[in-house]
Amino acid sequence: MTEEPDVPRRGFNRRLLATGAAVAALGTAAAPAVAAVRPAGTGRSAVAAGAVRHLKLYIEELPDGQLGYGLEKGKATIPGPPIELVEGDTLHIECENTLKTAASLHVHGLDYDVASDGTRMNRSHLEPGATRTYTWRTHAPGRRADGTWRPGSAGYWHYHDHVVGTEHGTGGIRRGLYGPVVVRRAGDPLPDRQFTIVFNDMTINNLPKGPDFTATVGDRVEIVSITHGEYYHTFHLHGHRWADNRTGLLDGPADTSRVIDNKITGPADSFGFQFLAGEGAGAGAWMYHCHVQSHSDMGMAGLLLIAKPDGTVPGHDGHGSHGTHGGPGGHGQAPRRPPAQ
Ligand SMILES: [Cu+2]
Repeated sequence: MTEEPDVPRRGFNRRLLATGAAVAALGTAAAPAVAAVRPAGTGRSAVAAGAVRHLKLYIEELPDGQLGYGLEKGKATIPGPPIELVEGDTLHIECENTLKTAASLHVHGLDYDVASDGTRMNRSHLEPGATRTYTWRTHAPGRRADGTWRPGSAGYWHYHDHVVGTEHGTGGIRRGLYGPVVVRRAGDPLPDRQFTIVFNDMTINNLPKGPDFTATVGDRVEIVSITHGEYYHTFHLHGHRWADNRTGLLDGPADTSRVIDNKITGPADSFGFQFLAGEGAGAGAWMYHCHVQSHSDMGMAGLLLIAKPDGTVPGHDGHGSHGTHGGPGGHGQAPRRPPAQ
């Protein structure tokens, strides 16, 4: 594989360092609210760079026995860190397995060869203590030689373990080895806040109750929704709607994408969308939840706390209805239930 000179790499590492500081400032084990791994040099919209970038990722056991991916040793989170690319980028991920069992990194939606598949069948997994580099590539849409149209890589995707517990990573996913991947098209708007919501069996982000998230009226919020486990779910957000397409945004009045506020989702599905916090709805405690009634009754619900510019959330006492949560915009990391096996 070819690697470009180190200019894109330097830019990438700068951004990574800056984000690391922001995460530390939250003072929690929460995953970052805004993408931890985003291309450098972007303003309000994604810029195509065709960059070759490098990332170190650790697979770790958390103190409570669950598992997570992390950008630094001792900093693993559930979900794992958001990884962002722009169509045309290549990412080399040096993945270290600190577990006493074999594990892996398997991605959906991107281009990779069999050596980066992350399964035991083709020996692309990680033995205990091993380090391996996985390479993910992306491409812009374009015309194939035969005249047919090839879609680009842009989309809301995800990564997960494919080895722990079973040959399908059933135990790894159940214990928290999963995370989001966002591939943007050049020109896509960038969010002010990004939240990853993973329906995993009857948990959200492996928490018994859904975490709360915070934003301010007018923020461009991005939700990345991923589903894992055994069940189907429906993702519903109160007070806001989105277009059921690649971005959640309409191109204009002629765009016939269906506008929805509820979406059915099953294991390994992922989708995402952007919206303006409080648009037509205002500040407040807006619920998001699985709309399968027994699932929401059993805790698959959380709050999107949309504050007024002065920081207050009307009608909300300042305490999450679902336990304790991370810092501003942080993913809630309330006490976890013991790992289910
Ligand atoms: Cu559900």
